[in-house]
Amino acid sequence: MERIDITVSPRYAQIPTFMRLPYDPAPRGKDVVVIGAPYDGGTSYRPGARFGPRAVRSESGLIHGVGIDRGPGTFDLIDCVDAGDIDLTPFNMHIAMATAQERLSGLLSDNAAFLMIGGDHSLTLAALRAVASRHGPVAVLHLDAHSDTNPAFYGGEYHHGTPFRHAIEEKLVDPQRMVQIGIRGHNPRPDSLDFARGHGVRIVTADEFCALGPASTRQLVRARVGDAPLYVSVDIDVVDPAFAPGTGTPAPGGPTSREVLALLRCVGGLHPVGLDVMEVSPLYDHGGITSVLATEIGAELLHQYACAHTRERTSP
Ligand SMILES: [Mn+2]
Repeated sequence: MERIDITVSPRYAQIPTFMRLPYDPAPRGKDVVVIGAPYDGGTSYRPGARFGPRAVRSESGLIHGVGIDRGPGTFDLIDCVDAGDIDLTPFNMHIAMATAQERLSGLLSDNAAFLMIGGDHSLTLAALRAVASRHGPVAVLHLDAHSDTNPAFYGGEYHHGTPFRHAIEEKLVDPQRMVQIGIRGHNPRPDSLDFARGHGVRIVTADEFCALGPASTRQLVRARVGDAPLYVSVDIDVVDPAFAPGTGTPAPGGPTSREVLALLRCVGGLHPVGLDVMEVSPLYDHGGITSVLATEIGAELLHQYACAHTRERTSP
């Protein structure tokens, strides 16, 4: 499938792939493969993230690879396709996790990186297992209202509140090179952040991010991450529910969409190797605003990836 000629086909026409990228279910040699992960078996409150990838793709027709502040078009710098969705069973977490890890590992065997569109955040553990098996323990930029380093709940060891605890325990990530930004709101226990902080994770709460602003926070992330291979995980609930109501566990008092997009501009100066945007639940959305924002974040991540790797290719 060729790139759609936008001078011929209106933005709302044709079968909706992510940002109208070519559909290629068996990609090889690509820079970034977009892959949907429709799954919400790890959700603790509002379900519906299984419908996230489809809603994001539908709203993403509007978004171009060229932006006013972006310079060259993203897809003139890097080669991207949409590989469709991972076929994840809705009935068994362990099977779903194994399926996701196998599919993502396969993509990394044949391509440089992926952008996963969720789906609930439990699947980021599968993504980190795949990425770490290729790159070793990675640095992490994690944007979320929640630390997602909880212990087991209701007898479930794996759910959307635990992926980063497992990732630290399994040594998939380097917690000394990990930053969590936007953390806030209600946690089940007062010591909820002790695990992450105890392992050396730098937590920037929503209040601290508000006080620092995006520019100073970008510097903080750069200092922390350095040139290590970096995984970027964005839980859409990091953004205030005024801007992103369509999600499973909304938390008022978060940053605006503008602040989060501004923060993500640090990624182009780092060494990203894996990307995700998770937890869009369109059942609770209004006018598609959450899906549009998830698309914009995905587009920004792809552009930042392009900037990072173009810089690496052209630097002496
Ligand atoms: Mn999360």
